[in-house]
Amino acid sequence: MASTKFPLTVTLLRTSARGFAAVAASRATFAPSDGVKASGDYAMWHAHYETLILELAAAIDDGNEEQFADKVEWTRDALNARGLDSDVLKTALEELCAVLKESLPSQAWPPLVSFFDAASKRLDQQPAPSEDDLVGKDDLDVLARDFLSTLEGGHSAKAVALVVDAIRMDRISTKDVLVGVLPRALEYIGRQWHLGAATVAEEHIATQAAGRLIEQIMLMSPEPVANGRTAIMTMVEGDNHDIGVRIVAAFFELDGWKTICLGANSPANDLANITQHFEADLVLIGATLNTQREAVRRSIKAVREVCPNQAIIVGGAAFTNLEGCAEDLGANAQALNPEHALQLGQEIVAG
Ligand code: B12
Repeated sequence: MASTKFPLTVTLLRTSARGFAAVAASRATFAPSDGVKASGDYAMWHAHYETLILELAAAIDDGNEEQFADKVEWTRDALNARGLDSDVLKTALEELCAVLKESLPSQAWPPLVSFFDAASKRLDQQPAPSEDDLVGKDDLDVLARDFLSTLEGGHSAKAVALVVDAIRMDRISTKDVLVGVLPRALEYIGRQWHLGAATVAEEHIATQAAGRLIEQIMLMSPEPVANGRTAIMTMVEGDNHDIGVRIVAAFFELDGWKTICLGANSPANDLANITQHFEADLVLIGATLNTQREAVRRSIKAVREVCPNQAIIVGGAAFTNLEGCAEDLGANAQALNPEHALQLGQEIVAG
């Protein structure tokens, strides 16, 4: 990823995303071409356009046309689920393409062509039928489904107890709950939300229950033997997802590390200061969205300004299917999952 071949294009897209989005959204809303008209208001199009421009910058940075096409497809499916025709996004994308062509200096425009082509081709394909998931293919699925259906009835305490009892009765391990049941339940809610079948409130209920469950698991686990090491972990500035990093923290805590989990959205300088304050052996920085990887770079830089030799691991959904980005971002390693993060952390501090 990154070390982009097109730094001017990427920088202009990132720094002017809001402005370009405003131009495209006002055309779509106030002087619309057929199709975009009457299909949402200015604020909605502004938000979609800004996200698409930032995603475009991230995809160009990674040299990956399909990454942008994936996001366009994701937007198409979200809009479809909310009653907007597929053609609307196609027209909206053409509008965005025209705005960027007019606005960018001529040398910054050419790299965008293949990205818009890939996105447009993707929109010509039929939406894939949605997967019939959480169907109970194994015990983890069954438990994730039972957890969610108990939440649906408004019984958060019962849903947490259901999983805790399964652990107590040795029907499932703590680890399988943390890296199997919880992620599957939340991913399911996420897909349902994307497809317009779950509300944000329902997602919040599931997230709150997941947090309670992680706490409960920590309380019922035998006290680990302290290993004298300190790990600090956080999601990067701007990332409001925190369940993943809390799961990572659970792995370190259960392994005996002094574990300081900052949760979501830590400003870069505050992360740097707290790292110095606690003389951490290891810092873990997570990001969920592709567009948040640049903030990871900034956080690493801030930490290294005060602790030049700090061991740093990056991870989270923003790094899925991206190999070899640790070095480029200035980190020591990239973790594929919480267990891998712990293994890497142990190796790094052992020298
Ligand atoms: C809950 C949730 C929210 C909540 C978060 C609340 C909270 N307290 O966490 C709220 C409502 C805030 C939210 C907001 C948004 N969300 Co959201 N969210 C989710 C949801 C449903 C669950 C997230 C979760 O906890 N997953 C379970 C955990 C265990 O999985 P995970 O985070 O991937 O973590 C695992 C690994 O990645 C790794 N890991 C995670 N962090 C770290 C850190 C380190 C250091 C390491 C080593 C490893 C690691 O370990 C974990 C265990 O395996 C997901 C669906 C999904 N597929 O995850 C969508 C999802 C992530 N959200 C999505 C979106 C689009 C958004 C918004 C942009 C929506 C909007 N328009 O506002 C905003 C962005 C907010 C922001 N600026 O960050 C999309 C992202 C799509 C994409 N890739 O572009 C998803 C995938 C939903 C979907 N299906 O479309 N969201």
